[in-house]
Amino acid sequence: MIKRRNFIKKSILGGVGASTLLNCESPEKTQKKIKPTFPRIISTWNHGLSANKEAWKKLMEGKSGTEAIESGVKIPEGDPNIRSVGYGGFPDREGIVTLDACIMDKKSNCGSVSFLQNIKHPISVAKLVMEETPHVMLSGKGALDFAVSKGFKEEDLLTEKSKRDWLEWKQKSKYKPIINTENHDTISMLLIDEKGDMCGACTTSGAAWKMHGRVGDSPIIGAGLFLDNEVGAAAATGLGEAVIRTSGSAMVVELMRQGYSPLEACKSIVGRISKIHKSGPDWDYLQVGFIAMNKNGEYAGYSLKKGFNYAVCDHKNQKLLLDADFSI
Ligand code: SD4
Repeated sequence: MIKRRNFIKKSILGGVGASTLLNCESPEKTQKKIKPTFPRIISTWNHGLSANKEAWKKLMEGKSGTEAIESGVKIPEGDPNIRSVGYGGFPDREGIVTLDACIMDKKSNCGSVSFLQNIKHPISVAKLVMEETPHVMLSGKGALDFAVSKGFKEEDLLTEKSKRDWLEWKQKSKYKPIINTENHDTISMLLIDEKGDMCGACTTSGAAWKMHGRVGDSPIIGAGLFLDNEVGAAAATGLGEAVIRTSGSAMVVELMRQGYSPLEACKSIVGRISKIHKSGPDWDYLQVGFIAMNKNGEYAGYSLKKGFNYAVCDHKNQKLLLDADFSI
């Protein structure tokens, strides 16, 4: 008979389905050697499915990891029905759509744009910041000027639907920026290629009805996304302020470096966030989730509260996984 502890360890190594069990367990380091499984792609939320599919296609065509993730996350960026990323994203409280995105590769090169307006694909601008400038991050007008200089077309990103929702929000709101458990669906994607090299991306329109000028975690390397090719990668979704306060994604990677499984690492940082925010004013509407993948291709997702899911794609699967409920 499998002993409970071994069963739990096996479940962790399986990468999924262990979350519920582990809610009752303290994190423990998982040191066991396993056979690496890649290539593999994981992404946040339902829209991760179509994004993964596109990234996978590119990877199979022989494109690089960063080309594949760029193509993948461009799918939700360009879809006006996805209201939390790119074109059609919810605007800030002034009715202006502002976008944040970043990308990081196996050599720890990274590029990022924040508070970018009128450009449909911020991830592509972030990739060019990484590849063609000596900087990591461009913001606001500077990011826009850079994009235009590279041939990007300026366009209005506020769709009729998002405008209607914003006008309605204005009627009933107290002009209060808020992220609840429904309105924050950043796409974060982590990829490990057939050689075991990793890269990641994160792109969002950020918190709906945020203050003008507000930047979340998504374009911040270490907060919304982090990877170390020798260890693993992690990315976040949810209330950016809470993720920034804990350097969330960097911390998940550092725990994996210490031998924690992806699930244990995500769980530990979610627990830290919970501790900081539990008695705070934002607790009722606070949601944060992480996805993580280590150098063996093991992966996990974990969130503070119910409702988080993430998509996995590899040679065997194209599926959506529910995270555990971590309500306290
Ligand atoms: C932010 N993390 O701007 C983003 C929000 C989001 O899924 O959409 N997360 O805080």
